[in-house]
Amino acid sequence: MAIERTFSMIKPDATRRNITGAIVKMLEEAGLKVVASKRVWMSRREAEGFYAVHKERPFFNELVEFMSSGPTVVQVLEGENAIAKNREVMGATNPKDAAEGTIRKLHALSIGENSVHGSDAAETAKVEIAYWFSETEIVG
Ligand code: DAT
Ligand code: MG
Repeated sequence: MAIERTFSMIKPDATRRNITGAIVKMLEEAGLKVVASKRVWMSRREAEGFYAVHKERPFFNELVEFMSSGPTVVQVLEGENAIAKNREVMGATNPKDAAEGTIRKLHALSIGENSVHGSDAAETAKVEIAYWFSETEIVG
C-alpha cells in the first residue's frame, strides 16, 4: 500500500474542551503524520459547502450549526493507508457504536458532537484537502 494523504478535522466540541493535543497524539500513535494544520472558525457558508453531500439529510442544519459554533483544527494526515487508518482510529460515527480505544469512543459526546472528521475515500480526501489547503501549506 502506497503512502496516502487524508483530510482530518478536530470539531468544535473538542476544541471547546481543549483536547486537540490528546486527539493528535492518538493519530500520531496510529502512525499518521500531521503534514498541514491550522485552526479555523468556519462560517455557516463554509460548513454548508464542506458538508454539501449531506444537504438532503435531516441533520444537515444541526450539523452546519454545530460546525460553525466554534474553532476547529483542519489538518492533512500522511501515512501508509492513511484514509482507512484514520477512519479506524476515529471509530464509528455514533460513539455508542465506536470500538474501544478509538477517538470517538474516548472523547465523542454524541452522534453529532463526535470530535473528529475524516475523509472516507481517496476522491473525497483530495476534494476535502483542496477545500482547506493550498499545496504550499502542506509540508511532508
Ligand atoms: P462520519 O463523520 O463518520 O463520516 P457521516 O459522513 O455519515 O459520518 O456524517 C457526517 C457527520 O454528520 C457526522 O460526523 C455527524 C453528523 N451526523 C451524522 N448522522 C447524524 C445523525 N443521525 N444525527 C445528527 N448528526 C449526524
Ligand atoms: Mg463522512
